[in-house]
Amino acid sequence: MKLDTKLSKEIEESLNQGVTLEDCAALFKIKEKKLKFKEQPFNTKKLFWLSSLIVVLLALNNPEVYQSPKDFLERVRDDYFYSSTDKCLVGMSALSMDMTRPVSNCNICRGITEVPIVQNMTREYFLKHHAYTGAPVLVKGGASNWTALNMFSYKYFKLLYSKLDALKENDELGCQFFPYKTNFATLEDVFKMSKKRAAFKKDQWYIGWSNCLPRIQTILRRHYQRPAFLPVDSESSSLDWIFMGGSGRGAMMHIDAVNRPSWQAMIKGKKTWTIQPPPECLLHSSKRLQVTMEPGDILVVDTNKWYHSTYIHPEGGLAITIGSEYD
Ligand SMILES: O=C(O)CCC(=O)C(=O)O
Ligand SMILES: [Fe+2]
Repeated sequence: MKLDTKLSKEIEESLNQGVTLEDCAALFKIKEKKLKFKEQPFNTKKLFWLSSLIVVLLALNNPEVYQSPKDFLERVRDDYFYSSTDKCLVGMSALSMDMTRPVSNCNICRGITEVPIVQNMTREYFLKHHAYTGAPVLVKGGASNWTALNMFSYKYFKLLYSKLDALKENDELGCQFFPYKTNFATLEDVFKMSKKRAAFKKDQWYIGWSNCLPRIQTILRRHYQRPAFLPVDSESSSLDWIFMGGSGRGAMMHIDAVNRPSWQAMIKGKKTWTIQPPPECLLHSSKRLQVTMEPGDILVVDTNKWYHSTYIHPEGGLAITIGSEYD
């Protein structure tokens, strides 16, 4: 006998509110096995074909698949398995954001064959050519007078967060943390790692976090400024981002959905960015561009328009960058 729609709805609501299958069966005087359909909305065959189709669509739309198919498949595995708890075939993840992003306006990459390197960037030049055009630029030495270049290190951040008793709060407040391919779950884990691991004698690690605690921001910002070439009337984000790690892969190929362009300054170490237009712009410009940053350099790139990945060089040791968005 089929359950009538009204009853099905009531049962579904109860299950969603956390009532167990057993209690639900007793409550509605129905055999438990009749309720099992809740756990299997798809049959396995359908699920397989639907998942395969999604993977193919994703692959077509994501340059990461050409650069590192293994990483791409790992992300698919992590993000795309149907879970009966959230009842979603497609998880809410960076990968699904990539897949559902709006089609790009390819004008941003038309005619761009390299990332220009400019020594003395003026506000006027930046506004005309780079601020909102989507054209990336490396401002050589744009941050070379910041005291951050001497002050910031793994040890400095560790001391600062511990002395200000900020680690727990940082995690509780949900300040964003990107572990990339590490087993760190929080910033606290990063500053609790062994000396050996911090010195890269065990494995390579790379992480990113936002300094969302005001008392941490106040102190860090004493050591860097908003780049002088940003337009006067543009507002900066209240958050800054720090990326830190050792030689090897940094961020995997991805595109952001923050809607604002950003700058990033190299504080320590040496990092190469690979940027490339989204696949729908391949007819206008298929070129993959690379640009290398050294301490004191500032890179401006609209990470919402360009796919990007990073690599940390061995020379220069631990890489530290600090960056922010502007509008
Ligand atoms: O610095 C990195 O390694 C990646 C940064 C990034 O993905 C970004 O700023 O959007
Ligand atoms: Fe990014």
